[in-house]
Amino acid sequence: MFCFQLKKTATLAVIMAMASMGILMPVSQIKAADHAESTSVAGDPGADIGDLFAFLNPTDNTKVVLAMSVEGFIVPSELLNIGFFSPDVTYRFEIENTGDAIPDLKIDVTFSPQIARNAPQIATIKIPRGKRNFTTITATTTVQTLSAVSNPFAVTTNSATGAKFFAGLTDDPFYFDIVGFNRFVSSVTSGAPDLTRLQRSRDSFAGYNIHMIAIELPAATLRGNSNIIGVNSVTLRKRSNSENDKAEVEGKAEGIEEESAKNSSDGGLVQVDRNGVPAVNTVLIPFARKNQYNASTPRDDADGLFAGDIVATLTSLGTNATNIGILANVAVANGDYLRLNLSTPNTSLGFGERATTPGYTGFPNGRRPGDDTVDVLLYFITNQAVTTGDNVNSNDVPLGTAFPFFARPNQPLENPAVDNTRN
Ligand SMILES: [Ca+2]
Ligand SMILES: [Ca+2]
Ligand SMILES: [Ca+2]
Ligand SMILES: [Ca+2]
Repeated sequence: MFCFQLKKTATLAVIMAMASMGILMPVSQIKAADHAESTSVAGDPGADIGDLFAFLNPTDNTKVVLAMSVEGFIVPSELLNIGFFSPDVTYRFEIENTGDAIPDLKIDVTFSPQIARNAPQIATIKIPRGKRNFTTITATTTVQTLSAVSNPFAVTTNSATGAKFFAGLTDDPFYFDIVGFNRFVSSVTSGAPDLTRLQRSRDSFAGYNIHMIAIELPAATLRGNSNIIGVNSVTLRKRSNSENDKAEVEGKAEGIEEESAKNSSDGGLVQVDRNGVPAVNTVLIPFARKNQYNASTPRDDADGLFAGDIVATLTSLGTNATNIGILANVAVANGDYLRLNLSTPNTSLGFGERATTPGYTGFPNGRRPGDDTVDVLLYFITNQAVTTGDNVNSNDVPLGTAFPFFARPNQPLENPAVDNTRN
């Protein structure tokens, strides 16, 4: 049928193939990068990953920045009520650095309960020192305010590990015209593609905030036997008593390799969500299996757990064997990881750039906060006919100039100023 042994240089074409499926999927399934993509996470916003970012610090390429966003669409008036991280969720970055589907390192982040709206939570971060050892550091989250001016980001620096850490609300860096895209998809599925549907130029995420967890580490901490690392973001919750009883019979998994295979029974934790390459679950996986995909691992991908679904989806959509094979290489062969080449110099956050911009080094090489992932997808969706994407060309506000590189949250405004939302 098709070959799984394709070259990594086909990555961009893979995104193409993913996008070409997205254009043909039912409108209701096209939402965002990973926000509320399945019923299991839509009902658990505190553990619902929105996006994953992995990029070299543009001012110091010896440092890697990893960030995951969770629980999006926080309106400015709810900054205080919803501006905390769930103390029951483990937020995990899995790092793959040997070229296979098995994670080699993990960074776990947990939070103390919020004790007051004006008091920070304490984050505990386990930084890997080799495969099985960790250095544990703590950091405070950024407290929110309903003032017109946001509080400065609280960034913790740890000299022993070279780490920087941030957790708090930021402007959601993802930008995308959900409505325009869905209307365009609808026009395609009805047999009359209408590119004017992409002319609204309305960023569905503008004006909204999201919970962001960001960590900067020396690249040497994450590098394995090559310069390419894979990054996966995962959220886990404590298992219920009945699930614990079952796990005692089955025995506990030990070590990161075994945890990878059994994230669903990971030391009393149950995996809720995962996100590597944007849109894999949102676009490629059928609705009936989205919850299962979120509960599975890259090793499951490599074992072919979803290969049949992906092939069936693609085949039903008329995707040719070459593109099916290319897609399988990314989403199946080595698992769903966002892969970043640590030896590719990076000097920007991607803000306002296009994939065709000279010197472009962003997505699908990792993902920078400013990368226009939607336009990369649309470019290939339309067989490179649409070069203007969804006509939302950058985030609604400037990104930060230093770690964590995201914009401060959108705050409540005084009358008669209007907010920035564009629904
Ligand atoms: Ca999600
Ligand atoms: Ca590995
Ligand atoms: Ca934004
Ligand atoms: Ca765009």
